[in-house]
Amino acid sequence: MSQARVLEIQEDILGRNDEIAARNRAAFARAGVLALNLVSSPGSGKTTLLVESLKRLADRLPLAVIEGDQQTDFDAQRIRETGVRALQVNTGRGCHLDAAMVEKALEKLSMPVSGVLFIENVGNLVCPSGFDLGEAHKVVFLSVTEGEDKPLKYPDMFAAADLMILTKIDLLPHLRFDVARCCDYARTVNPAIEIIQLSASSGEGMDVWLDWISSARESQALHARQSASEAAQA
Ligand SMILES: Nc1nc2c(ncn2[C@@H]2O[C@H](COP(=O)(O)OP(=O)(O)O)[C@@H](O)[C@H]2O)c(=O)[nH]1
Ligand SMILES: [Mg+2]
Ligand SMILES: [Zn+2]
Repeated sequence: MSQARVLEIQEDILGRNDEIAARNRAAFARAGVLALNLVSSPGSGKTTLLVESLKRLADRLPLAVIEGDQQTDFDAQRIRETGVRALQVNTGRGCHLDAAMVEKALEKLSMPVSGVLFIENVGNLVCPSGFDLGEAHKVVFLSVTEGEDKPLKYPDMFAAADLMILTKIDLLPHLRFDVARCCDYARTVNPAIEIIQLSASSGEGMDVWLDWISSARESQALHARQSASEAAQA
């Protein structure tokens, strides 16, 4: 196949994905749902942080989780143990979630109206950056065991994210990991990126993360009110 034809097919796929993502985004806005797309390489600590976050949020907010993995529903089971509804989407050979998978998942998993939907993407720092799911924010996880140069090696992912969570900081005393350099690299590819350092094991930094979620909910609600009043004036 010619290079031009390959590019044409890629554009078709991404164009179709963006249409469905826009539908998802509109559905989230109607339901007042903050949707977060959590991305990282495998094993950075997404599910562990989710479990700890859900325990702290469950009595305050409606919550739901979509779990993406190639195989198994282990992560969805870990989430359900907290009492929060979770749906596993297995992508088989596919290495990312796309907007259609999320739309289909929402037919089974009802919306957490006026709450938060967490979408744990397949562990992969490459193509999830190109697939909009309709989320309000991509949140990229990087654990301190992975090396500080990941933002430079996978710049598209760090450029697409609004927040970077540096995880497993309880391990820092045992490692040679330069936190300041890692943050510099992340800001080199994305000057606007916010950064939170935390440990799901020790609980350090958890409050900052939960506050970030609260602020994200408030700004989404503010935008919704602004759009509604603009629509009423038009
Ligand atoms: N020391 C430490 N280990 C963690 C922390 N968070 C996760 N882990 C471990 O990292 C491994 C992968 O975590 P998991 O949440 O499954 O990562 P995921 O693949 O991104 O969902 C597990 O063995 C966790 O126990 C943390 O804050 N500190
Ligand atoms: Mg996981
Ligand atoms: Zn992929």
